[in-house]
Amino acid sequence: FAWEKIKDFEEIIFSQYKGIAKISINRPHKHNAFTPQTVKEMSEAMEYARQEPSIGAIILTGEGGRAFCSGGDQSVRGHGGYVGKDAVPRLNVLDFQRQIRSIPKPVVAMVAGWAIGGGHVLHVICDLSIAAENARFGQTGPIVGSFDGGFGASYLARVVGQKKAREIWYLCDQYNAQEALDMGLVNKVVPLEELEKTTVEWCEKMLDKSPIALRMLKSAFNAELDGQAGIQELAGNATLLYYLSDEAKEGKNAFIEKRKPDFSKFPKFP
Ligand code: 1HA
Repeated sequence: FAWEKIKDFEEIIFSQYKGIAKISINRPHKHNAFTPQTVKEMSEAMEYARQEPSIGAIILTGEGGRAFCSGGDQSVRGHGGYVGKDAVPRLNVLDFQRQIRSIPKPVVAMVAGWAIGGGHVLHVICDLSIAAENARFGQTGPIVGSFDGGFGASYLARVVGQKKAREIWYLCDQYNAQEALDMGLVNKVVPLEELEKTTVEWCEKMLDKSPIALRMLKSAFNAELDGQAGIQELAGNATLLYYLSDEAKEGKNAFIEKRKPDFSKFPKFP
């Protein structure tokens, strides 16, 4: 595919092909473990993908074919978080998780090799996951002294069920692609050589669909689980649709024209 670079970053590669943006962690020597800088760059790219009208789907992946992401870079883990050049410890991946969840466009994890620890959580939060046959999944928190009790626990349990989610976190076993498929943790398994082709095909199928229908569905799936923040997303989409209507425009126009709004011609649906 003719991916075109959108912007230069240090620790990710951010590119676009047709209506698809690809955010790829570029630290293959560390199995694409993330630092605060990696996360900051992924956040900036995700925000760009949200704002850019030509983009309708986002692929999240890692470079090299041997790892999607191995979680937080343990070599920069300090006292209270992961430490960047400014010496401040951060857990900023939590903000990025929320971005994946709230961007009103589908995000697809394209997983080759390891999806481990905080890297596993990232694929779990994506709308869809396509795995290569060499993919390996698991959590390591209780081994390395960490845990993700947010989406990493509760949303994982929604995806694979309570028993399986507890097994994944308590035992820290690793699961192959077929096992992941069997437990509903990924949508499809393909040979490594077909991973990008299949992922792009899935994105293209979604790009052919009604963007507002996909947007409403994503916020509807979220709303059930995300409490007030989820309802805010769904309700925000309802406001967007209402703003498109003549009825809402009558209210705005009347205010601008300094007259009383006339809503009499609008139907009072049963
Ligand atoms: O839990 C959280 C959070 C929770 C709440 C809020 C924020 C959070 C943020 C982050 C996290 C976490 O991600 S905690 C979990 C961190 N990740 C891990 O514990 C996984 C560590 N890696 C491994 O267990 C293994 O590398 C592996 C099972 C994925 C692969 O094993 P393999 O094939 O034997 O490769 P290995 O030789 O271990 O790794 C290749 C190179 O990559 C090694 O470097 P080298 O010795 O060649 O110099 C290895 O050290 C490095 N590497 C791999 N993963 C990481 C890493 N270096 C730093 N951090 C890593 N995560």
